[in-house]
Amino acid sequence: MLRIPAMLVPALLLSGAACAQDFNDKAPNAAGQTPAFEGQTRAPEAQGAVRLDTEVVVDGLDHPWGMDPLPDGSWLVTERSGALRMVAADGTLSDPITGLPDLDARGQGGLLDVLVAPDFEQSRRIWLSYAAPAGEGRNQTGVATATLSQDGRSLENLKEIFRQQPAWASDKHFGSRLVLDRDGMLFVTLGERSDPEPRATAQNDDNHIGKLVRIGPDGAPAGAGTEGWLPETWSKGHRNVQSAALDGQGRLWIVEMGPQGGDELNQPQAGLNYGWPIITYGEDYDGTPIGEGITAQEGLEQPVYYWDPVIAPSGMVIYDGEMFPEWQGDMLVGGLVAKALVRLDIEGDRVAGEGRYLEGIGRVRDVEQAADGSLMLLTDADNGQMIRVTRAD
Ligand SMILES: [Ca+2]
Repeated sequence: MLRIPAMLVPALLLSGAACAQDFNDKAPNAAGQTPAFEGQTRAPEAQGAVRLDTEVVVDGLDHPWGMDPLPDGSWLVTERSGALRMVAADGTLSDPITGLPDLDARGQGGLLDVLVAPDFEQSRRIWLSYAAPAGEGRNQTGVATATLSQDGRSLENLKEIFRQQPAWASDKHFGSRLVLDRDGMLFVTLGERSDPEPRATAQNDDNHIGKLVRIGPDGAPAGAGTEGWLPETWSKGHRNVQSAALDGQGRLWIVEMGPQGGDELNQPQAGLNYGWPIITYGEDYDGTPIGEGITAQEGLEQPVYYWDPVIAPSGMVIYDGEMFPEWQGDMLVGGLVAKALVRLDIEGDRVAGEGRYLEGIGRVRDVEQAADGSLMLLTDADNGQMIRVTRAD
């Protein structure tokens, strides 16, 4: 079938029921915007012939947000309302692990990501990200490291190693995926706290608002080293980043939660500016332009790919397992609004195709890869689930 790029089709035609079911045929929110290069949005559908099976490992989780596997096949899972639990390989759910930092669990805040150290068997070390209370209704994204007790019931040696500066009285846009790079440095994705006042400071160099930061395992600054920037800052001009993963070359990729019609894939380079809120695709939730409504400007980076309408990304892996060899090197991104697993077929650092799987499974908050190459998903709900995804054939 000849596929006409949807950008070129008048919006009236797109409202026809015949095309409404295909994600690539939905009308964009921000009509009239033009991609900066071919293939920057609406890549051809890349569904492939892979058939998937799902199995609910655990349900009854209260808005689970992050997870990471332990060496013995069990998983650590966070619940945003403030619990860290262990899920055994057989699906047995532990009581909440004690010894967490203080949390501000309002709105999008609470306990967020969890990361297990590569040397966990020796060190028992983990990192957590969370919304940290800062007094007078304010809060800020925090990161702490701790060791898990031998019986797995409590955190010990808890030490806070980072707080986003400054704090704001907002319950939105905390970031905060944690990724350890091959130098043992910790990337912490952040947000711009959503409100107009902090958003307007996302381009300022004297704060962590709208920044991607990089720190040592105990919090020592390890940023880009750009003159005038805070020493932790790696890149700037980000809106709210809840998806991040390393690729096979050890490079960080992120998927940003954009405005209505402006989710972005970026490969953030040290010292560069990713534009928010000066340039962006999409529009504000009330349909008005963001800033001057421009999508490109000299000195500001273009996303590798963008979505209009959005998927609302949260959590991703870059697949390198054996169970789905045809997906190796591809990005598997959780979609909160898409309510699906979104696959980006990557060729030469560009998106060659996009596929949607398990549509209707729920708001996918996190995606991880298990040791056997199966996938694990978390769904964001009062009755959230941890779901194992395997090959059906
Ligand atoms: Ca951008």
